[in-house]
Amino acid sequence: MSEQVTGAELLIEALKKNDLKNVYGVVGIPVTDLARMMQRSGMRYFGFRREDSAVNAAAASGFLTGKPGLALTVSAPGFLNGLVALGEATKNCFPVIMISGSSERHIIDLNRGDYEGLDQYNIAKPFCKAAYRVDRPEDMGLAVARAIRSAVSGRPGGVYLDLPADTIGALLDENIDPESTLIKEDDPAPQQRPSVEAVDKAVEVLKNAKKPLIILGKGASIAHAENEVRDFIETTKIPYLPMSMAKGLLPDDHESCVAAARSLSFSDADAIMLVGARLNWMLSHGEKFNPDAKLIQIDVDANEIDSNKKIAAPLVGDMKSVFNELTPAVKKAGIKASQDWLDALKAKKDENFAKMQKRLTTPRSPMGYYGALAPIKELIKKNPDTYLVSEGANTLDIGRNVIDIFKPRHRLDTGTWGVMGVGLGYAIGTAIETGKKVVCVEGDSAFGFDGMEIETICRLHLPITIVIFNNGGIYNGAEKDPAGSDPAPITLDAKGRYDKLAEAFGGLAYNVTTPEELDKALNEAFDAGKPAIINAVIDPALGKESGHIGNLNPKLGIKH
Ligand code: ADP
Ligand code: TZD
Ligand code: MG
Repeated sequence: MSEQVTGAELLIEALKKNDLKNVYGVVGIPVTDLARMMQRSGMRYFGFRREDSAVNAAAASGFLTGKPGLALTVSAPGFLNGLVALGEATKNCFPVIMISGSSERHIIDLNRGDYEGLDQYNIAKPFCKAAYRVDRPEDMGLAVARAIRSAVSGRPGGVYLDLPADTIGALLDENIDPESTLIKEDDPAPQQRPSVEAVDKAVEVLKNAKKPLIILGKGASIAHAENEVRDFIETTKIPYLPMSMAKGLLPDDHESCVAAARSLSFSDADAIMLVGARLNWMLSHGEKFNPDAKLIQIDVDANEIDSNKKIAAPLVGDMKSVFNELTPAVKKAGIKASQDWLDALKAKKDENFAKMQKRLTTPRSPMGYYGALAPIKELIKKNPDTYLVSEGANTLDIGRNVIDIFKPRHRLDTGTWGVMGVGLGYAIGTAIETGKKVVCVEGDSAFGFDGMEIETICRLHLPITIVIFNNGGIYNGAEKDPAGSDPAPITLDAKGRYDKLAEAFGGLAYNVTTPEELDKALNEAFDAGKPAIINAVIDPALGKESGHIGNLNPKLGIKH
């Protein structure tokens, strides 16, 4: 560092000292030079078209690496665009730090009216795990240290770092050694071990269970606990159901995976162990479980216990530490799932596999969801290193059941909030962080939310193949408005050629109407490793309202 350094330089040095090198953002006043300096200092800066996508890319980075992803935005509107994704990352427990330039406090606090002026720091607070504002350059190192620790410790989440323009440009007092202001975070996510009593209680519940079941949630993925999870499951033979972003912790074709016997496992299990999965709407708040089932829950956040149902055996601690205590204890107790229970689940699984196979192979015209998903399922099976990103309603829900994932953290989707517009940001962050190929399976509506990031993908030459399931609508494209001549609320343009967007920026473009055409285009684009959009024309009349969660709509008694 030079003699007298700016806040910007201190920020960069603090990030680098903590091995945080990739930044995803959109520039403008007051952060353009900051981004330039980041690049020139050896960090990598990736420019986006909208801040939510940049924050999503950073969130994907956090999910995949366990270190906080970094995003950079301008003030007020840029900050607000990014805030949705920061809130979403926080809900998803993905560690991310969103850094935004902001107006000087003396203008904001007296409401004097500034260019893009907003009290960002206070607005951010309810949407993230922690928010910090840096008012002096000498605090930059401290702020970065606090942000890192807040993002990754305990339950990970989003952190907001507010950088007023005058702090970015301020010079550090020449009497302060810049190096002395920097902090290298040591063990920012310390172990949290469960108590012996808690482990004993959980073993007791499992000992008494005749039909135990494990629900694997994305908490186990976030914790990188795949080895511990595998050891536990292979020791006890307890069947498991993976939540969407826990798919691949063990390969989906593992003999203990009972995803294809979900209803039976919920209704019959007498002990259910939640492993980094909240009992939220995604699990119908536990309402579909056998009411007599005893629940065990592993979670790093004690607040999660008894959130919806009584938890008989809470195991509060970090995932790896919990399994490090629990697995030896179940081995000692000789806990094994009974063969009768496994046989019953296996019979149901086989029955449902046969049904699925029929759906995947029965020809239909126009192409349906299953026909279009079959080649994608095959591609991932043949190339298990490939990352899958997915969003939409029917596209997402049917795809989740059809496409098997074989490696941990290889599936990213709409997550706990069910947000549309995450796909391309996640795909970009994933391709950059892993250097691997990504396939994005997008509903036509979902793609519309962040579709302009195709320019980012092409500009960065990323190996991302986007398959758009174009049924001309949100859920369904066949509805007419009986009252007038306007398109129905759910209607989009079924004849739209989304592939042309890739062409506009030098990517590969395909328009397909049959599974065979889709298979050919997909493999060609994938092998080329170049940005590509495949516009896959799907029967507009097929999709169900809200996919698999239509029951959540208020009933207003209208026909459609
Ligand atoms: P899913 O959507 O897959 O069901 P959720 O996001 O609802 O999963 O739940 C994830 C849970 O995992 C959260 O309650 C979170 O506190 C917990 N979690 C996150 N990281 C860890 C960890 N390292 N150890 C234990 N639990 C964790
Ligand atoms: N806005 C945001 C940010 N998130 C949302 N989830 C929605 C709106 C509402 N919504 C859904 O829940 S799914 C969806 C919307 C708009 C799109 C479904 O249409 P699609 O998929 O084309 O993506 P299918 O295959 O047609 O169902
Ligand atoms: Mg659609």
